[in-house]
Amino acid sequence: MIRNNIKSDFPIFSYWESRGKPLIYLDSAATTQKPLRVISTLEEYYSQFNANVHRGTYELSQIATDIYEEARSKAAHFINAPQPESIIFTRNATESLNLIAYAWGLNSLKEGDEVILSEMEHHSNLVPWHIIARHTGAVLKFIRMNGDYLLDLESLKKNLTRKTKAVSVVHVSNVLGTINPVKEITALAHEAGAISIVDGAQSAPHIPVDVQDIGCDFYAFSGHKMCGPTGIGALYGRYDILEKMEPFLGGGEMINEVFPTTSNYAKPPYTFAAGTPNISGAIGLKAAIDYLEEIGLKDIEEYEMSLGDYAAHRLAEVEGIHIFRPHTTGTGVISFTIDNVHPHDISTILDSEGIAIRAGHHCAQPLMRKLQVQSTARASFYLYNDKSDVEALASALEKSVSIFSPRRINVVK
Ligand code: 7TS
Repeated sequence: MIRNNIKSDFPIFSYWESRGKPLIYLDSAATTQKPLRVISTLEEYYSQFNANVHRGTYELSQIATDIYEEARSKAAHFINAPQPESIIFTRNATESLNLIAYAWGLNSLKEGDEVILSEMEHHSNLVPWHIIARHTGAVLKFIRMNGDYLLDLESLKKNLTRKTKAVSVVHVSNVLGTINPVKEITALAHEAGAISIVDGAQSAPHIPVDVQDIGCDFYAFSGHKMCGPTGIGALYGRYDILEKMEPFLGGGEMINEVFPTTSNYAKPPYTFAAGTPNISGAIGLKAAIDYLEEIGLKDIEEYEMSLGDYAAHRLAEVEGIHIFRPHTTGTGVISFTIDNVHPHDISTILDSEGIAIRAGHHCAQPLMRKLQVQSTARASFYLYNDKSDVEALASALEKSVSIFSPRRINVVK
């Protein structure tokens, strides 16, 4: 069970309430709102402890370094990574995934090698591989999705060959809410001698994650989707693989020695830490993790699943709606279309009711083609939403139907 006054932890809701336009925020898959705890931590850092890290010999810099490194330990603990040194801070999940593609893929793949992705990937786990495939001659293959929006592991088994070098899949789909069996996928990848990469952008915020239990070699996530600030993300990498990888960016902090024509590098994670990092972002991420852990990820998961199920049942009553969500495993993400109403019109009408949802292809164009739609509307729920938000959404959707449905227009006449 989670507290029923969670919403009051997030100042943005009282701000809009006080302006007379209460906010029903259903776009947390894009980014989440921030609790006061995180906002105050940023203010405190800049007002009391601001200094660059890993370079000052003075006390203030030492304090900044200590709290920055505490954030790394916190992030490691959050996903049960074996050691803090296996956590690389990045800008977001996109940068984490690009780091793997460039720093691992560019140097480990050769012509004819195969990388397996799935049909439900976000562009962040597709486009970097397109680029690397063009550079290396590697071939991309795809795990198929079945009619219930679940990955078909038989198609993974068929795709795995001795040429497979990596299997990279999304943990939780940002469109369908499907939770993919990444532990099983990892085991199959390893059996075939390939590494396993998990895009955790939509899992870290919503369900307990244990990278050692999953067994994956890389796991990417973003801070802003889990109550943290924008501009901070993380990549977990198996330490022995990180040690063999080339840097992603060169510059200050990531070196051991530099000569005019050559240089050698610091050990991971610093190999991948060129330049001044997002110090306040990492500290804000730590505050976000503290906040989520106090509530409990297991409780957050249960709450969202039941709210997601409730929303799916309630929205199914809306005339002409098509919901793209598995029957068995769904999080708080509900994508849908409504006959005769364009998703952008749905989102505009909902906006006039103070309801924020997303409409579009959700950076998953291949998945949209597979679903045979150009775009969908998507409501995504988080711990600060409740059944009253679902009711508001459902009645605003009913209103959209009555505005756009030709039959209803006749009735109104
Ligand atoms: N992977 C998945 C599964 C995502 O949902 C997203 C962002 C990313 C990667 C990239 O995350 P970023 O923090 O680097 O941008 N998804 C969405 C979304 O669904 N709406 O806006 C961003």
